[in-house]
Amino acid sequence: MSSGTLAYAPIPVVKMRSLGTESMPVETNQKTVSGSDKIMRQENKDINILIVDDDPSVREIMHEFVEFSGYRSYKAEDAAAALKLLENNSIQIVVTDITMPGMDGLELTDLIKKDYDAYVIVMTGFNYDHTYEEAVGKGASDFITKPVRFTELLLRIKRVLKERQMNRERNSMLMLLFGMMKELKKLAITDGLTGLYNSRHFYKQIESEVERSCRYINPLSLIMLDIDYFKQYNDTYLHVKGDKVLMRIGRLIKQSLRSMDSAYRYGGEEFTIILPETKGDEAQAVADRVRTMISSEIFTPEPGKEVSITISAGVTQYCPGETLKAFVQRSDEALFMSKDKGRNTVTFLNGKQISSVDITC
Ligand code: GH3
Ligand code: MG
Ligand code: MG
Repeated sequence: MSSGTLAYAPIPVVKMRSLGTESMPVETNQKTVSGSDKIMRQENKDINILIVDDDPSVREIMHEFVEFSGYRSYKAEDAAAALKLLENNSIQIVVTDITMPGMDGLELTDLIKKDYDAYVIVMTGFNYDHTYEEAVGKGASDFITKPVRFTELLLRIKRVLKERQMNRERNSMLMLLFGMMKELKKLAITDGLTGLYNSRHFYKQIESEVERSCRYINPLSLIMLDIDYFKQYNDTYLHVKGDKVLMRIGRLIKQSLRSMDSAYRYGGEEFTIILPETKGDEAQAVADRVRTMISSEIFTPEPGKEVSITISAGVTQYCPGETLKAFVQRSDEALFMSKDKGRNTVTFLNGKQISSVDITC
């Protein structure tokens, strides 16, 4: 019997064939194939169903019925052959017998659920010990008893396909939500203009880095940067051109960072860089590299107008035991000293040099 010869025949046409341990009941439904059935069958063609049963007559009759229903059917005589077919084909549903020589249907279900994106319907006779709970426990989506009634099988296949569709929709919705949440999370810690982290994130990170530095007794340094005479630049070339400078400086700072360092827009035209596992003198070298890189850039606020921009920086190393506030304040103080020295310079300030803050290192 082929699907072609059954195409316009009454559903189902199979009569008294042996299916499982008992005879297949005769189906007397004489309904003929309607137009909508034909459309449905066409859609079913994209669905691959694998029948696994060691009984050749059961396997054959179910294979024919599945094909007749419009699905593409594959058949396997045991779990090993089923796994081979699953490996090489995109199978959406597996209908498997439980009692088979070698690996049984429940073990097969277990493997399928671990390694493949297929839904499983298990079949068993009334007299077997296997329970619905056992099958579901292995990941089966449905359970059907032998002798299998074709109308019931078709209903269960459709139900499982619907479950699969709903799960897919739910998963893609979750993926979308997950992506949106990730994006929102990123936005919440990012400065919109420069793409660097924002100041809120700076305080969160510096706090955890100070904690880490104390716990592992690692050095931790901080750089504070400020653009020199930026008000003048804004006043001369307008705010929008100033924004472009901030964006470019943000990019330059990011480029010059080592993988463990992180940069933040601390305020209007101020930036910070956290340097974990870094001593003050190394941080000073990083700050000077950033300063040199920025000062050698050419900005063109107007056609034909080439302008250089400089930054001043303050660098300090964390002294174990001091407060976070004292640490940040000292880097600000070092920055102020660079401004005082005439700008376009880097100043390192050791913790012990400030008497106004509480230093216990
Ligand atoms: P100094 O060398 O002492 O740092 O001088 P300065 O002019 O850079 O410092 P001041 O604090 O006097 O001015 C800071 C300027 O930074 C003024 C303000 O317009 C500009 N600024 C702050 N945030 C932004 C921003 O988001 N976009 C632009 N275009 N300008 C900004
Ligand atoms: Mg400034
Ligand atoms: Mg400033």
